[in-house]
Amino acid sequence: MTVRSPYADIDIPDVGLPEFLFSDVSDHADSVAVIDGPSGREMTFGELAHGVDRFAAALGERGLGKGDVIALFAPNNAYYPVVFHGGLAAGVAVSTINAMYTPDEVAFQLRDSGSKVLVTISAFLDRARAAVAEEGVVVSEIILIDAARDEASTPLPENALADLLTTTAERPSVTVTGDDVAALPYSSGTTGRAKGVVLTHRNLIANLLQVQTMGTHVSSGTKILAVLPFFHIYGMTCMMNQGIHARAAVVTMPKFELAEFLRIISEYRIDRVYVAPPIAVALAKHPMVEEYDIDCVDIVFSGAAALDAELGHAMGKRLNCTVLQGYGMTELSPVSHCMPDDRPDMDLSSIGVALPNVECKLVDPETGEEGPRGELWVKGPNVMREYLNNADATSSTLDSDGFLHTGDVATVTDEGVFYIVDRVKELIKYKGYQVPPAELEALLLTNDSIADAAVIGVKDADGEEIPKAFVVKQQGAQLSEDDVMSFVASRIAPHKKVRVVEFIDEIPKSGSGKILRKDLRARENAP
Ligand code: AYL
Repeated sequence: MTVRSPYADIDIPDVGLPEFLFSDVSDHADSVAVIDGPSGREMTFGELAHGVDRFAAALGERGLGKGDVIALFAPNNAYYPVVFHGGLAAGVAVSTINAMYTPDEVAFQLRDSGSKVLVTISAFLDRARAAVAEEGVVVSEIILIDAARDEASTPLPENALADLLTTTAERPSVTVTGDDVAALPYSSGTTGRAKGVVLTHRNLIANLLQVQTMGTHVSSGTKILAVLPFFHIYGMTCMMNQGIHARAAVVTMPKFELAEFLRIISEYRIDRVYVAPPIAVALAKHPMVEEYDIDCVDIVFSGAAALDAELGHAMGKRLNCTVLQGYGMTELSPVSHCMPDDRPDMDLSSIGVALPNVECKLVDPETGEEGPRGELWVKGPNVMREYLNNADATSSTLDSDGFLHTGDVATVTDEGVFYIVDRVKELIKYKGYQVPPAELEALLLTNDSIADAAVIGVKDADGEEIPKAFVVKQQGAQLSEDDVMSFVASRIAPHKKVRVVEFIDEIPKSGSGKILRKDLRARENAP
């Protein structure tokens, strides 16, 4: 049984994303496109489009074009879209790196993606320098979005973005089509370590148009708060690109901090806020919310992890706004399902309906039979092309009929409303961020006192998912739970920290040596 979207199919134009977004930008040249939340500095659509054009020219001058990759390692700021779309306009693919990453994590992505230029901010320069110095990294220049640090000898040229943007070089004549690679965010998908997700211009354009069909509220005049990071596909598509496409103003925040978040909503009179469930908890419950006038908020949209419906309703009541939920995955550009803007009555514990052009199947992971409950398979123009340089991971996720196997278990009603009810993949989500167990297990095994380890997601006292490590000590080793947690914490980004440790005699494994995570889950849930 294939469930199709209740919406009619839409056409996806075959152009590059920058052309799609900026070709008729002169109509809105003087409207505000991006506001840097903390400083209030504004950038108009005219300035944004000019910056995109000049950054593309600067990359062309460096001989970069189709087939090349640049990396963007920065928190949200007004120049993020300049670099991202300038890169795309030059024909290069942009690999967006998590701003919390350690040098080793940054180096892994630089190496794996083959990035030749690293764009960052001066506050991240120490991590950037350490990363580019690692073996196998081919970065030949660092570009600083804010200002170059004036230091004598650095291993690589470090140039200021502002200087690049003054180039008078001709923009290179590259023809970017829908099938060219645009973005390379990283995701662990259903199993293993982080992989480059190959998203084409067509994928990103398709998802903008698909999401747009679900509502009419984002338009010129709307103010979107971009507190979720642009390096993650949620921020990239739903905030940055949707804002630009709708000629709305996008207000950027470099990180979430409740008081500053509320100040910015109140001061800029934000209409639309995109959140992951932990921010919804703060909006529903935190006393500080009462101190700010935030009745400007029209819609709060939640995605990236399951939203508790009761909590969502409490938030909607407190803010007197509509609350909507969507579902997506990096590999889906990212949205495949959401509640339409005009259906706030739809069950908030659902993920809404399939977007236009999306077909779904629910397949029993054990038997392979299709039915009313099963692993959600998704097909549509927003489905990634492949995992970068990883044919095995691609073929086990994307089948020959074009369906992407999400690793999430769903049900569907007769009206085509979907619910996520379980997860069959390894992935853990901590506050909406990905935590790949395989990466933590590999890291734990580098500790001489650890003989074996397995990591699964468990629920904490508040019902939040957190990573838990089961650890087998080396014989005679002196190792405490805190030792294990601090060993991991000092080597990875904070969202990937192991937050509970249990010592155990043996990790349950199948005959072929695969960790039996379901046995660990059963052990966890045993009374
Ligand atoms: P990734 N309910 C339950 N689980 C969810 C939900 C949801 N509403 N949304 C995402 N997930 C989980 O790649 C699910 O396990 O992308 C899914 O496979 O970091 C995984 O998160 C994907 O994690 C939007 C816009 C959701 C963006 C997104 C999030 C994309 C997160 C809805 O409208």
